[in-house]
Amino acid sequence: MSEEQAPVTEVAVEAEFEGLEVDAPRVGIVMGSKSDMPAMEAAAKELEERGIRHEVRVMSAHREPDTVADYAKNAQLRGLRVIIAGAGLSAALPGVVAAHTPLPVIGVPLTSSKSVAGGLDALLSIAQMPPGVPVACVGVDNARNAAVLAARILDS
Ligand code: RP5
Repeated sequence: MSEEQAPVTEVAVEAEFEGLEVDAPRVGIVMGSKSDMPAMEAAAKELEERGIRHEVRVMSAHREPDTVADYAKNAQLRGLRVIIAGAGLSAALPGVVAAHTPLPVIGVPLTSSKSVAGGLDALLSIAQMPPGVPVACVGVDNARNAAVLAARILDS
């Protein structure tokens, strides 16, 4: 069937997948600051060892809100299946990402130089999402567990 004869819906779907690379990353790892990189590298390492394609980006929900919204809105269309989001302090990043995508989001509460109560600030910010907008939450600074959970989601 030529493109002219194809139903509108089929053409639309083909157009949507046209730019999708076969080796597109399946997991997006995002974090609120470059200072989060040492802790979040554990997630990338775990995915690397499991042969799971991923990408790593730094973007702050508070400092670059439009960048975060654009990333989350485009994530599914780009082929991502899970997003891991790490942040410290008033850790809005996982929740803001979840607000803009239907993909599962795994939050990693991080400690930083200004953390209070050993990262409890970030832990509560990530876990205490309002009903209807879930974010999975792993332990403080436990980015590796986020990657293991992402792998389980991809396998299910
Ligand atoms: C959060 O603020 C980041 O995720 C980071 O954990 C914390 C401190 O950021 P920097 O001041 O080091 O950039 O948004």
